[in-house]
Formats: sequence, structure tokens, C-alpha cells
Amino acid sequence: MTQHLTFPPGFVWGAATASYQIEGAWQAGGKGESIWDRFSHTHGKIEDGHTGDAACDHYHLWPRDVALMQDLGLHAYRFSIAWPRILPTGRGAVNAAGLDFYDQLVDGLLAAGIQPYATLYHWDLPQALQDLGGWTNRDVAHWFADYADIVSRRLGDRIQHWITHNEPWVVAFMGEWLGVHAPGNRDLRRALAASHHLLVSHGLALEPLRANAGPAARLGITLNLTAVYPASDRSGDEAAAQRQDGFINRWFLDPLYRGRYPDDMLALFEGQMAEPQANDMALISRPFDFLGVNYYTRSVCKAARNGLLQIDTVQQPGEHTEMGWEVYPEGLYDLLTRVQRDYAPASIYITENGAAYADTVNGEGQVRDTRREVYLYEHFIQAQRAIAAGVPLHGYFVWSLMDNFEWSFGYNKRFGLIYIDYATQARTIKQSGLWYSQVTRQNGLA
Ligand code: IFM
Repeated sequence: MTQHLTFPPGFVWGAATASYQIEGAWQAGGKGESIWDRFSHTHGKIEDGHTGDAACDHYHLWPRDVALMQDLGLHAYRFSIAWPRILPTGRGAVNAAGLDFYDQLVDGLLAAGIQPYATLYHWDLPQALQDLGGWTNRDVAHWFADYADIVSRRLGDRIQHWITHNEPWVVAFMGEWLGVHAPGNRDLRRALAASHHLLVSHGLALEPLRANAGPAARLGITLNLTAVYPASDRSGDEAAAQRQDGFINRWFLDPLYRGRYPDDMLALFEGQMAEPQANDMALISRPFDFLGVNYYTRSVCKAARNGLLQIDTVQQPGEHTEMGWEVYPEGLYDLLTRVQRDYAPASIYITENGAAYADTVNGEGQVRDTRREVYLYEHFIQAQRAIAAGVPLHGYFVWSLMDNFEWSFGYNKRFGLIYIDYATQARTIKQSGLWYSQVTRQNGLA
């Protein structure tokens, strides 16, 4: 690896995690049950019966984790707040111990010179709200805004970067349509209602966040976006790629940046989705400060005869990660330049990018994860290209700071810069983490 990497001064290098994936302590400190507690405790939902009950025990070990972040030279740490720690039943009584936990974490980060980037919703909805319909119930959007208000009143003096949602596409479609994530439903109508209410809740939450975090605070939302390509230049394949782009990318980008859903998708979903209420699209398209982009792989599509979307994704030859995802760094450049061309966000952060590999600790106590290092390096090159092409990319968060609970795959996929021994909770910085600490310190590679 010889190419030098140079990023603009002030570029933010970080790493990301999410509450359910790392905290454990699922009943500690007055926390309520979340939909992921319920889902993972349901037989057959998660590989090998794994749960997030203990995870990386970050709830107790966070001081050690902050020290490791310092070792990595992180400028910033993106974490999520567990709604049921703050409001055990989703609304009503506030759990002081939950707020205290994040308060201490934020103070610990700032004392270590690390900027906190907080995500309010990374999928652990209070189960009590799911019992009322979850995201399919419009009222949840208002309860989300109340929750945003409570958290930002307490932490808004110290957290300058707020992300309302992480990957609302995954929440709505994998949770309510494909059934592989909590709450595990298989109903397109529910998924479409949920996706709309997630967007409404984003718009509603901006107000208390701005009021409590002050004018300097930067507010954003994170989307899982993909670079989409047709498998051939046949018109059917091009149309399939267009549908995939509509389903994954434009379904969220258009409402947020243009105040309307894409017509081709509305036609496809006809009869399955309620008409938005009068003010909804204005709410959803309220100005916000940055777009968080989670990028892992591309999607190559061809026309199919089955399914609502009539798309087959075509497996590509070449390098794949342990998730079975093709390594396609150029897709990051294509995606960023396209988002910039079509939507012109004022500011973009890569809020997640990384790779799962089957890491092991060797006899010398090291984790030699060269493939992850190469994966990251190649994606950094594409980020650098995108910046040179005029994309206002201001930071990069590697997924993930540490190995963690990878949803329906349990602990069987390791994404971390830090290896976790789940039996002992020992942490080992992987080779990729040591390499990344050079990047964070040199703002690239000299
Ligand atoms: O682990 C997830 C994360 O929670 C959301 N984005 C994708 C990651 C890898 O699958």
C-alpha cells in the first residue's frame, strides 16, 4: 500500500457503535425492555441463540473503551442512545440512571479529547411502544420528539452533533416487511407506514434538538445508501436498477431533500400506503445540517419476474467480506458524487463503513486483519477522490469501534477495530486498529 492519503484540515476521523450492539446490561440501571431484547429472546430469531444481554458490557466497561479510543487517536466517537434506558416504557417517567450513564460517557469522551456524535435511534425501540404498534403508530413520532427533547436538554450543552435516525430503511423494511429484524413482521403496508412515521419523527425532533443544543449544533440523519448499477445495458436491467435505487436511496433522500416521495415508487406501492397528512412533507423536508452515509457495498441489478420490485441482485466475482458483501470501493465515490449532484447536502459524513472478517487472536496475542486494513484503505482513497471532486465530506466513522452483536447474525460477524473475547471481555486492538491510529494522527497517510 503505497499511495499517500491527504485529507482537508479538520477532517474528522472516528469510529461508530450502537447501544444494543455493545452495551449489554439489558436490565441494569432501570432500563426497560426493547424490541431487540424481545426479538433476541425469541427462539430461532438470532443465529446460535445469541442475545445482546451481555454484548461487550460497554455499560460497565466504557472507561476502558474510551481509553482504547484514545489509543486509536479517534477525534470523534459515534454512539447511540438506548431509548428504553432513558424512558423505560418509551414515554412518561424518565429514568435518571439512564441519563446519568450517557452523561458520564459524554464527559469521559470530552475529557479524553473525543467529540461525541450521538444517534438517537439505532433500532432499540421500547417494547412498550411496540405493543402500541411501534413505528406504524403515528403517535410514536411525537414520543420520539419528546425523547429527543429529554436527551438534548441534558446533553445538548456538550454534544454538538446529533443524528436522529440510523438507517430508517432497515428499520422499516427489514423489521416490518422482511421480518429478519425486530419486531419481525412481514407486511409491506406496515413497512411503508413505519418509513413515513420515521421520517416525520426526524422532522419533529429537529425542533427540540435545535432549541436545546444551540445554534452551533449540527443535526443530521444517517441513511444506508448503496451504489446501484444495472447488470447489463438491457433496458429491463436498467429499469431494475432504477427501481432498486428508488427503493433504497430515493425513498428517503427525495422526501428529505425535495419534500416528496419519488413518483415511480409511489406508483409501485400504490394502494399500500396511506396519503401523508397535510403538513407532513414540509415537516420531513425541514432543513438539517448534514447527511450521514453508511456505505458497505454496491448493488448490481437485473430484471426478474418475481416479487413486487422484480429485481434480482447479481453476485459479482472477486473479494467479498464475511457478510457475503462484495468489496467495491469505487461505489463509495460513485455514490457520494451522485448524492452531491442530485441533492447537494451542505455537509456529509461517512457515518459507517467497514468490513466483517473471521478474525482470530494468534499466539502472540495479535489479530492480523490485513484484509480489513486494505478494505478501509481502498475506501479512504475513494473518499479522498470524492472530496477532490467537490463533495463536502467532513468526516469518516469506521464501523465498528469493536466487535459486537451483529443483529440476526449474533456475535458471528466481527466488524471491529478492536477484538472482543466475549468469554472474558478482554479487548485487543487489531492490526487494522493500529494502522487506523496512524491515519487519525496523520489525517491520512504520510
Ligand atoms: O451492524 C450494522 C449497524 O448496526 C448498522 N449498519 C450496518 C452495520 C453492519 O451490518
